[in-house]
Amino acid sequence: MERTLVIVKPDGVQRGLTGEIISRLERRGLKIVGLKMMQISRELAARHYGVHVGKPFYDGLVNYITSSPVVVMAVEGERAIELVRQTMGKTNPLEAAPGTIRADLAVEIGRNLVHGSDGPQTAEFELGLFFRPEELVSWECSAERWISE
Ligand code: D4T
Repeated sequence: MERTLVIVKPDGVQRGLTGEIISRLERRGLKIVGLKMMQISRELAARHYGVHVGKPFYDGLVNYITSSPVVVMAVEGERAIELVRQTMGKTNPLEAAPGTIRADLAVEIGRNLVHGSDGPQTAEFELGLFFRPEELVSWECSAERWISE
């Protein structure tokens, strides 16, 4: 079982798409095990986007992610990391497949609505950045046997 971090970015919250984005993940069959609204500080943004330091889009990225509240989620499921990323679509909405969140609801890379961890190590690191262990809830979903064999 995997857990991954999902962020509804400031544009998602401001555009009233939080519910739509959460709904798409729930409908896919993923389980939410942590959820909160927060304002990301510049310090937290710098830790979260540390791998992008020095890239041309870095300053804009930090300004954007800290510009307005976000909704962060811990999402659980078999192969949750890959499933979330597929549901979001490619980073650039122009390259994302129709039916994905980014293709259906966004137009450019700098306002791509949502973040999902890109691998198991990143997921563990990012969940640790955004959630204290006691904020994550292990629970049994009675629909699970209708979603996975
Ligand atoms: P996030 O981290 O937002 O889920 O994005 P991805 O995992 O899909 O993509 P990423 O790490 O390559 O990029 C992080 C973040 O930077 C923005 N970005 C990226 C940008 O504004 N311009 C760019 O050229 C790139 C490559 C979008 C996502």
